[in-house]
Amino acid sequence: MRSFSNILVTGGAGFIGSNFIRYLFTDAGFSGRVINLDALTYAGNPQNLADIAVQYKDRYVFVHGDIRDAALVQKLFADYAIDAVVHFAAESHVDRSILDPQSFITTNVMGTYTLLEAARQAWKGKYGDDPATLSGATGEGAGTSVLFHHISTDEVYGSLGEEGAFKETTPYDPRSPYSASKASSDFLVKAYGHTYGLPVTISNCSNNYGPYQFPEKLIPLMILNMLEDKPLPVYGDGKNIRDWLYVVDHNAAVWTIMARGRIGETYNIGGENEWENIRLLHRLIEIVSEETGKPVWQLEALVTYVKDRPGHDRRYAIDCSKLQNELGWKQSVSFDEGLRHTVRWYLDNPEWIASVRSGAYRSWIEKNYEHRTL
Ligand code: NAD
Ligand code: TDX
Repeated sequence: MRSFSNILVTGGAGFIGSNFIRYLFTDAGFSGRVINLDALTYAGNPQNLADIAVQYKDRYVFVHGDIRDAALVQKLFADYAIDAVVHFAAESHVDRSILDPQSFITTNVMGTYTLLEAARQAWKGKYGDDPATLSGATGEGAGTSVLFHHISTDEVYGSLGEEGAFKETTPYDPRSPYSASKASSDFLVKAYGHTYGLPVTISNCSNNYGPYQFPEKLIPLMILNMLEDKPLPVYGDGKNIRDWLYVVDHNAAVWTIMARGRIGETYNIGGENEWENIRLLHRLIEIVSEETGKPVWQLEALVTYVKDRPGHDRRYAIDCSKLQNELGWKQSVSFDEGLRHTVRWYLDNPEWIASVRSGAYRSWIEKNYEHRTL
């Protein structure tokens, strides 16, 4: 069982990263310090952690900066004696990657390289530099005092037909600029493990949902549009399939891998919970109707089929038996429970929605956070 003192979380002001930091402090029993490095792009919102920043002020440090800034990243490793990295920071939305791929390449590829290189330099002497001693060979992989955990996606494996599920051994076949940039970052992480012996682990997860998700992604977009009686845009025939996992279950899996996963290994994380988009939307409509009193027929009338996403992957499904069998992880939140909790969270947080919808959180950031460079 590994334990860490100073964890650098990148992208910790985003959806999954902020939930991860909350999980570390409130569920995981983590007693060390978290350094959250986030550039606060449109998707980053420090209000996601406003309560944590107050309650854990001695053990939580927020740094407004960019993972592509090598000098800043190197200084953070030195100043805070970082012994683990959990790398969430990324451009994460497929539709944006189709419209404007550049930041996906610079952040997801170059940013990951910058972090890996800083870790390699800072951790010299802290891990065996003989790749043959990596835990693929040694089994446990414990014994290392440092770890770079990379967060990735099932989209690197491409698109499935009607049968089967992605395994860790499935060949990579990324098909959007987003998934290609994430696949590149995965390969860089693997290469730093193989070539330099850097202690790395990787997780590839299916679609997440839950509180604090930016309303460009399917589930929060649909919930917010229902609340505002706006059209519910369904791409193509609505029969594309995604495998959904509650964000806290994703983060519990990440923490399990960091503690006990074999060094150099990839673990798939998934919900074993496949839904056609249109079927999911009908279920979401029922829940929003129950929670708000808006009639189902009125919400159903908002469903609008729109032009398909170019290159739209048809089906994702994850085989996460390796994680279940080796590390004993299992999800704890059923889809119905998670969806209802998510709907209630958006209903209970109108200020968060208003701030994100209006862009007010941007001026709050400008007032309260100075961007750090060296
Ligand atoms: P998000 O878009 O909500 O958050 C990304 C965060 O990264 C934001 O806070 C943003 O400000 C920050 N960021 C972006 N560029 C940066 C840079 N150059 N330097 C520093 N910070 C930067 O994304 P998310 O949905 O929370 O996803 C987090 C990670 O999980 C990503 O790596 C994504 O590929 C992966 N992932 C997401 C899902 C999902 O369903 N959302 C599923 C599997 C894997
Ligand atoms: O308005 C919409 N209408 C619609 O039909 C949106 C935003 C999406 N969709 C469809 C496209 C997908 O088939 O819903 C499905 C889910 O779309 P997104 O929420 O954009 O997620 P997806 O493209 O599957 O990617 C997500 O999961 C994997 C995350 O955004 C990625 O960061 C993660 O790696």
